Amino acid sequence: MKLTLEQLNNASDLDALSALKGIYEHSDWIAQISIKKRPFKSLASIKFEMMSAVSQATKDQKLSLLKSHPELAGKAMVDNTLTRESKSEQTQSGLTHCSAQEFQQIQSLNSAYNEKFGWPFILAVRGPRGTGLNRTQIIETFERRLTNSLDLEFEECLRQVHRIAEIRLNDKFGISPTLGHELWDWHEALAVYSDPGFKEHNQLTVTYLTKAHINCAKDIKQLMLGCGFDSVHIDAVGNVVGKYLGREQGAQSKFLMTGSHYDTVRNAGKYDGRLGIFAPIMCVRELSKSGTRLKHGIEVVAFAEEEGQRFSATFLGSGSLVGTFDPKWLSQKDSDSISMIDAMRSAGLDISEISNLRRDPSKYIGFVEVHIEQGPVLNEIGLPLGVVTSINGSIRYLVEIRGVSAHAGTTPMNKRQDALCAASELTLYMEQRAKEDSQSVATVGQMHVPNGSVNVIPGSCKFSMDIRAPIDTQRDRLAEDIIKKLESTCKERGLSYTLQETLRISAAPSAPELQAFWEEAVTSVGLPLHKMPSGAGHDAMKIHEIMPQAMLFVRGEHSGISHNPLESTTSDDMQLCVEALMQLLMNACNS
Ligand code: HGY
Ligand code: MN
Ligand code: MN
Repeated sequence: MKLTLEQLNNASDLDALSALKGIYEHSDWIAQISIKKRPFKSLASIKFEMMSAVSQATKDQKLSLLKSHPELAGKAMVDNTLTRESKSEQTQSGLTHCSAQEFQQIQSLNSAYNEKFGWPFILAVRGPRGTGLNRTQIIETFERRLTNSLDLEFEECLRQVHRIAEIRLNDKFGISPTLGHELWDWHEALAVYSDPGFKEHNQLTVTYLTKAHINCAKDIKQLMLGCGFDSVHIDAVGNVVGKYLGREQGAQSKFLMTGSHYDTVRNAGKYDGRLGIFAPIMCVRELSKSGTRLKHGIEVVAFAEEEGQRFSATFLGSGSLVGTFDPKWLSQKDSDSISMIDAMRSAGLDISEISNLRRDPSKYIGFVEVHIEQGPVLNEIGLPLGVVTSINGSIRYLVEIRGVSAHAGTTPMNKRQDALCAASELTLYMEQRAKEDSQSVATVGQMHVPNGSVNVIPGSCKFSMDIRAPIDTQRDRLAEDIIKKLESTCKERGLSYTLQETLRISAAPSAPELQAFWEEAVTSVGLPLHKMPSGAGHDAMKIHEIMPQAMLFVRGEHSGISHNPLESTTSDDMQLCVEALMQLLMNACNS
């Protein structure tokens, strides 16, 4: 018999305790603390209260919680003394059917892990989608996490314990995050497209107007058409635009725009950008299936280019909608010397239409964007959703330092004009200078010596600089100091440099009225509010230039890592973001 919220809220303490037995392995103290927080508003709030009971516990209590877990394919499994829940989890993930080699591998991993950490390796083997990791994935995760620091692994194990509890609670309540599962599958389906040189290595890279990129646009368009949008088209820069009309037509009718980007960085994760496309498509499908029309319409835009990987044209997709498409971008060439204009033509885009893409802000309520956090905050505080207060402003540069290539063996150290040493000195200065401000960041993400040789002193060094801060004046001061250091370093070393600014975008505070809709939406799914700035840039900051915007962050797994194949979220968290977005749409589009 499945448990209901009402039963749990109305039960005696004793009955409530027994209802929550086994959620946390051999640790009923957690339920004891949590039931005092009744009545619970939702399943999400039960999960949060139980997680909070652990986070407020002592280190020793947390350690004993970890130690109460069985090893994977360990002694308890062999002796058949696992708890009912653990037995089902380890069976479902195939750990009871290891080959002799796998079994041996796991035993040695278990002993190495225990040796290093002093508690058993803990992994929610049902995985982020809840349908179970396979033995290969389990062993890969085990090997990867064995290299973690003690502190990081302690926190990761606690996160895994909460994930195990989350899935057990879902089972107890007979609730499955079905929309979240479907969203998970949509991401998997789109991730089959990847650029040459990456696809073969099972890496995800989708850069502007490659074949993979064009296939993504086609699939997103098909998905929108199948989800009840009234019109869908691919615009002149490759944005996929779907409209779901409101009840109000004609001059009075407005739209709420929402969306994110479908291009990726190199060797990317599957959720950066795409979650912000699929979540609103899912909401429109649910509205369409129920025949619901809101007062205002919904315009979902899958932006074609945000990352600026193939060409230095960051935010090209969203920029085109605010009228900042720079025609100079068209002559830019990629690393295969293909110009953007040629790439657009081969993709069948009508360049003459680009100038007509600018949106009239008076026709919009504003713009909202769902995005994975791409950072550790929500993962650390154990919250699935966060409301964004502002997006940090950034400046990007491409730099070339020029020295003199010379013989590495015969040129004395005091007679060199080494471009790479100068770039390295500047890079370390950037790191130290950014640390002096709160929340400033400065990164050299790309650096190379053109035509370098092992035995030649680098006569040229090309590199990128990415400089960000929560407010523009702080960002600008940091950039000025870095450029001053570039100048002085080159002067001292007898070098020259060129500096090309490739992006300058202002910090974008959230529009209070839209942020309030997000806060209401997060509260409506039974979660406490957490408001936070965004260190990452997003299309919302571009759209911010012509209309109000606000964002919702979704927790990332693995300490929120992003721009990395480990980027991940869970079906449960995606379910919650769809529910929150639906709530926002119902409120904002009916206001
Ligand atoms: O770089 C960024 O912040 C974003 O992922 N484009
Ligand atoms: Mn990104
Ligand atoms: Mn992004």
